Amino acid sequence: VKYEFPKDFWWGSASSAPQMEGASREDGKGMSIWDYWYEKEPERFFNGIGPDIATDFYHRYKEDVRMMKEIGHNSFRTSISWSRLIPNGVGKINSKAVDFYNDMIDELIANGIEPFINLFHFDMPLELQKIGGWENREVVDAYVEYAKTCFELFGDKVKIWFTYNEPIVPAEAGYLYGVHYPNIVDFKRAIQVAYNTIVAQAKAIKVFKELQIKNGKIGVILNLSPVYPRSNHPADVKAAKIADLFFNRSFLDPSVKGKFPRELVDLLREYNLLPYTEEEDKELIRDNKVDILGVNYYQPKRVKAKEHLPNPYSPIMPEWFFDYYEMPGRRMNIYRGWEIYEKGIYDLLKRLKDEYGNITCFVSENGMGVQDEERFLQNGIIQDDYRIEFIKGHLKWIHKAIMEGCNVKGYHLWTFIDNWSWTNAYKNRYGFISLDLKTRNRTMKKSAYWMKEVSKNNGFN
Ligand code: BGP
Repeated sequence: VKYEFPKDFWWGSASSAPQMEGASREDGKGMSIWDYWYEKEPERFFNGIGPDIATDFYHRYKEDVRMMKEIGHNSFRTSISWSRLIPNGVGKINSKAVDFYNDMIDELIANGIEPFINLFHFDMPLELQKIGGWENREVVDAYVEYAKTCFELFGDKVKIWFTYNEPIVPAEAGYLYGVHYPNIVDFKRAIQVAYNTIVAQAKAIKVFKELQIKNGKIGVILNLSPVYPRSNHPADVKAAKIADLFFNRSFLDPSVKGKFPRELVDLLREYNLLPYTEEEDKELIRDNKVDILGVNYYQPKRVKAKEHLPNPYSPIMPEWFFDYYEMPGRRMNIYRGWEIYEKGIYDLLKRLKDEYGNITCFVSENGMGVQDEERFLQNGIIQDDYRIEFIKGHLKWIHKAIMEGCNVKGYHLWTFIDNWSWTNAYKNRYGFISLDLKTRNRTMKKSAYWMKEVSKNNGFN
C-alpha cells in the first residue's frame, strides 16, 4: 500500500455515554445537566429530541461491538456517565452501572477492541451543577473521587484513560457563549470553570499515578484548531496569537507542559480576569501532566485584527481581541458549513512535535457531519464517498506527519454510528454506521466497508 501506517496503529472511532447510551432514566441513573435541561426546555434541542434514547447503546452494545469488529476497529473510545455510576455525583455507587460498564468493556476486549475510556464528556451530574458545577471547588474534589472510583473499578482492564473530552467546551459553551446549560455569558466565570477543570485533571492524574494502574496511560482529549492570521501584518499576527492562547494553549500548555502560558496570564491580569487559585495548584499542575494527547480536529480558525474597537461597555469576550474571516475560495463541508482544510491536522501534529516534546498523540476525533444523509441512499447503502474522500484527505497528511517523525498512534473517526449530538440531535450525521431513528436499526455505510479494508491493510493506496 502507498500510505502505510505504523504497526499497531489505532483504527477506530469515538463516541460518548450521553450521545450513545440512552436509557437516561433507567437502572438507577441520576440526572446529568443534559437530562435535566431536556426535561425543562426541550425546545432548545433540534427537533425537540433529547438524549433519553440516543442510539440505545445501553441495550445494544453487543450488536455494536460486533459491527466494530466487522469493520476492523482495534480501538474504540466512549465515556463513563458520571451520573449513571454515581447518581448524585458523590456518594453511593450504582451497582447496575458497574455491571453495565464491566460488561461493555469486557465485550470490547473479548472482540479485540481496546477500550479507551473517557471520564467526562460535558455531562455534569445535576446535583453537582446545583452547587455551582465546575465553579465550585467541592465539585473538583467530587470529580477526583469519581475518577478514583473508575480507576479502582475498571483499572485492571482499561489501559487508556482520558480525564476529559474537550474540557474547554463546558467553559465556553456553558459560561461564555451561553449555548449549553447553564447558559451563562460571563468571561470571568468561564475562566474559573476552565481553571478548575485543569486543577481537577492534575489531581485525578496524581491519584492515577498513586494507584499504579498496570501499564495504564492517562491523557486528555482537546479540540485544537490551528489559527491562521489573514496576513503577515503584525496586527493580524497578534490577533491570531491571542486566539491561539485562548482556544489552544489555555488547555494544551498546562496539560502537556505543566504550566499556563505567561502571555495568557498577563493578558488575563490586564483585563482583571484572573481566576481564584490556591497555593498548591501550581505544583500540582506542574507535577501531573498527561501521558498522551487526543487531538480532535474539525476545522482551522482564520483570524484577522479587529476592524472596529470593541464597545468598552459591552461585556468582555475573546472576540474583543480578533475578528474571524473567511478565506476566499476555501473548501467547505457544504453539509455542515465547516471549512475542510486537511493540512490543518498536519500543522497541529508538527507543532506538537516541535513545541510540545513530541508527546504521544493520536487523532481522537475528525469527521464529516452531513445533513439529510438519506438522500445518498442507493441499493440500501448510504453512498458516502464524500466521507471516504474526507478521511483519506486527512489520513494522507497524518501519514506525512508520521513520516516526518510525529508521534501519532492512531486515527479515530467521529463517530461510530450516527449519534445524538447536544443541541443538534441527529441533524448532522457522522457515523460509519447509519442509524434508523424509528427502529434503531443499524446499517453499514459505504465508508464502513472502505474502513474495513484500510484497517486490514493498515493503510490505503
Ligand atoms: C465535538 C464533540 C462531539 C461531537 C462533535 C460533532 O466537538 O466532542 O461530542 O458532538 O463535536 O459536533 P456536532 O454534532 O455539533 O456537529
